[in-house]
Amino acid sequence: MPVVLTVDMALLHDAPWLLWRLGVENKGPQAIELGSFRMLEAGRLRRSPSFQHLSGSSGPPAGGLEMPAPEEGVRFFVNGWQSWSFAGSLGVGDRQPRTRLGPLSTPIFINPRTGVPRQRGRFASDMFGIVLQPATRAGLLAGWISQLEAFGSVDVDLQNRIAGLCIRGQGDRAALEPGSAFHSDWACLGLIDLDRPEPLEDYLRLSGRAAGARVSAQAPAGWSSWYYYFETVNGENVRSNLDWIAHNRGLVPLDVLQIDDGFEANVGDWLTIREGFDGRPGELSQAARTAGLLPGLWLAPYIAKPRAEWARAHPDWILRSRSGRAVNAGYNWSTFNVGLDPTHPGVQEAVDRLVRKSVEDWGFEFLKLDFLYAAALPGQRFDRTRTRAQAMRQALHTIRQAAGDETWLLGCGCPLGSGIGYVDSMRIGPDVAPRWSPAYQGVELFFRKEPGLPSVRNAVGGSLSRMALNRQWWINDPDCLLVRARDTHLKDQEVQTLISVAALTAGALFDSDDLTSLDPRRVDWLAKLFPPLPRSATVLDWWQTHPPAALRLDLHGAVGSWTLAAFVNWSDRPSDVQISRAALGFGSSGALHVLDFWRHSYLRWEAETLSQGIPAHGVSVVAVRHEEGSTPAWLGDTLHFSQGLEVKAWECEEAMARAQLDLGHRARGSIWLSLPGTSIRPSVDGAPAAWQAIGRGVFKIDVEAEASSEITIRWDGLPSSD
Ligand code: 9PG
Repeated sequence: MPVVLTVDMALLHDAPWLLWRLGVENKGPQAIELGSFRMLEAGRLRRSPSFQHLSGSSGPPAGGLEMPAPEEGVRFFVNGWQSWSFAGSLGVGDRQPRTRLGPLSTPIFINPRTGVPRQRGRFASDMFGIVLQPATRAGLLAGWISQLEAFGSVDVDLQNRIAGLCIRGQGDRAALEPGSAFHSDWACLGLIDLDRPEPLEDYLRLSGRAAGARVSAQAPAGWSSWYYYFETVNGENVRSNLDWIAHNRGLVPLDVLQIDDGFEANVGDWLTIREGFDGRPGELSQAARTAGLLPGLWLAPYIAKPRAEWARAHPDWILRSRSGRAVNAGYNWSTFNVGLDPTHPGVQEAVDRLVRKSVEDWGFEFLKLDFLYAAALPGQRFDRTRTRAQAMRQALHTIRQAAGDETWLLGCGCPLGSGIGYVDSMRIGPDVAPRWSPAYQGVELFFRKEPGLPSVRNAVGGSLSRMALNRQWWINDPDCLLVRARDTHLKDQEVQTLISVAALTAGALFDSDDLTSLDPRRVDWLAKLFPPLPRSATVLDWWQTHPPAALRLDLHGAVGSWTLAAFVNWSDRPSDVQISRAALGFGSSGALHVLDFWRHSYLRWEAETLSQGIPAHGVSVVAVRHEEGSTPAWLGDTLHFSQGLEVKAWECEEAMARAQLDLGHRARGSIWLSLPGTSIRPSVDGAPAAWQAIGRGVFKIDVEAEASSEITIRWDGLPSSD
């Protein structure tokens, strides 16, 4: 066949990476179809401590490359298809988590051309995957730098000590017309050093750059209607929450008011407002703007209920198989849904109009674009030359062009690689829900183990597994906080886990409660997250276990340098975690001060490991600092989640210390200080404050701080001698 194939290869000068891509040119008289293409096929054993020496010398049967034998404890990091799909590292004995709900959910969570293998030790990952060797602390990242031209996947077989690896591109039977050419995205192979704080940094920077990642300096904080009101959202409850936000910005500074699913008559009947919504989108958006907030709206423009106007009136917009049957987009809203073809001019025009209506007429400046995967379902497209990846980019391009450069776009249910360069923030895990494990209409049976269904367990697992994407590809959206004490099945410690992981993500920070009915203690939990942390924590164990449980963030401020660490207890029982000094970057000598944020307790850490009892599904968040002899020192606090960044100035004189706090909102809590005295006289903005001696020169002081406050502490007596 008159087809010219080319392979371009590239080496990076500053990182151990090999890149290559495929070109296909049709020189013949007829159109040809692009199938699936293999960029690398490596198989068979080879004993070597790492994967550094790929070679084809001894000729494996399939004609591919040799692979070294997997080492003891080898794992594979799987990156799931879209926002809600499973991501995490799995061991040789594990089966890749997948939905058991068949046609109800498979089209939602799984890229059909990538699939999910069922055998233990066999895995398939979208865009990139990483073979992890915890013993040698080395990893091999294989996959694609971008998903602009074709979706791609990585398959591995680590079973029975047979290492096989394959990098595939998905041509989706797109037509290559005579005289035209297709160039694949760059495939890549790179070595990863798991001892680096961010082992994926090179890959994420490269892939972010390849698709023009949009990374705004400031992450959004806001409120969403979904996880309290669900489809019963109405004008009145949007307004009451808006009022609450406007009156409480001095405490909880939220800046986005986002109306979620429920304002529209039907998904696919966008311009008809649901009877009972009792409000006009344009007026609500105006009210938000008047209050100084960014108005936000939820849209799912590429999925439709089969009975909705968009689907009924335009059968040609619907993605169909070659036999003409509508492709199943998954079950939701009590029906099987359909996907719309983003290459169809009618769909393009309709989406353009919907987005312009939302932005220009109604005045929304923040759009949450949901169920985006529906544009990438397999099927016959109007433009047969487009791969699914190209169609998905077209879908996002149509939205971005209509929304303009200034509108904040949040991607959701979106094939991850496709979103880079179009979205400002991206949901990187499953939905939260007011419960720990998934259930359907209150029933956990059959649903409990589902990896992608709404639940705090799944959402937190996703946030931890994809933490490193934050600020490389976009701003991560770990989904909403649900902090309410009523109308929820969540226990206090589960709420604390959700809050802590979201805070340590340092991405989008949204709450989804009826704010007007929150009790003050829960409002306080929210307030302590502001201002947000300056950057994401490092997830320490994503390559060793799933779900990951340990996070670390090194901080520096006016009160010196310290480490914030968090440990999640995934077990259904209370358990003790052993925390090693080394994991947190501390040497084995000298005492450490440990301040437990949620338990409001201080302890001195002298041994090699620290044992922390954590309730089931709970979290321990501690600030750890070196003991600095008799110098006055800030040891931690419960005023702000960072335990010290809110202190803008810290001065010590003879028998006196002064801290200037700049929280930007009122806060109530305690601070712990180490002082060279026996008795202290603390005051906050001139008023005396209650205090307590903890021993060994450590004092706890109760503080009620304003947006900015000054704490002064005077002391008498000799430094304690013990
Ligand atoms: C509105 C919601 C919210 C939410 C979105 C999305 O079937 N499913 O697997 C499934 C997953 C997520 C989901 C709905 C269904 O929720 O993530 O924040 O906007 O839509 O309908």
